[in-house]
Amino acid sequence: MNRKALITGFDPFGHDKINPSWEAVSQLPDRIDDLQIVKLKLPTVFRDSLVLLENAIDKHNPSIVLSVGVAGGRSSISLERIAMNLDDARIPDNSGKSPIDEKIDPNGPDAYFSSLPIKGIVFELKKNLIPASVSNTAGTFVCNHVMYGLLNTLKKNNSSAKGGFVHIPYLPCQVTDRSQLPSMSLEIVVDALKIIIEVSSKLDRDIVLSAGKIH
Ligand code: PCA
Repeated sequence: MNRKALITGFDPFGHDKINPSWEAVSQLPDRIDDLQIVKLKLPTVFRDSLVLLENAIDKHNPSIVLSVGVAGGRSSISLERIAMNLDDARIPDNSGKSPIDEKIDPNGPDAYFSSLPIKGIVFELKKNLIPASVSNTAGTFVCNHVMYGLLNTLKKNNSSAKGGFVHIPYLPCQVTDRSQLPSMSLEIVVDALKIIIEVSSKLDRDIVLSAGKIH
């Protein structure tokens, strides 16, 4: 059987001219191990992003769905643990929408946990000398919206696919004049995404590893 992994990145938003998530996703190979890699660019737009994602899930029936977004200011590859049923925009999305305290799905649960083996992924990334961590919030903008929507869709489809979200840092070229901000090279981010896909494919049960935070 042809197993597929659907990997998404976003278009640029706010003041940024590029979005490293799509830069990295578009550089992935077309196959990793026995998986066919399907790459999809999502608009940084509430709702529209989810319509595209849902259509791609219907079309490809992937066994892994991984969405990738940039989190400017973060210093490591961060594996999101949880998505909440809430939109609260600090800036307008790329269509000008700024929902405030709106539910993503009025009938959906308050939150979903990632079904990717996030601890196993963090372990493997660090083993490969790539800074990585578990994050307990994907924010309340379009990335959280997409993570919630993707897990909600898999649940509604009764799908056994694993799904989740990863935030990546800025690229070095985005912080040349803001050098107090952390960044990570495109090469390392692409390597990290390959490792995330490999571990997600191989590991059916997550490992036990302390990755919590007090604050
Ligand atoms: N990051 C934004 C949306 C698109 C992206 O790459 C976020 O963290 O919500």
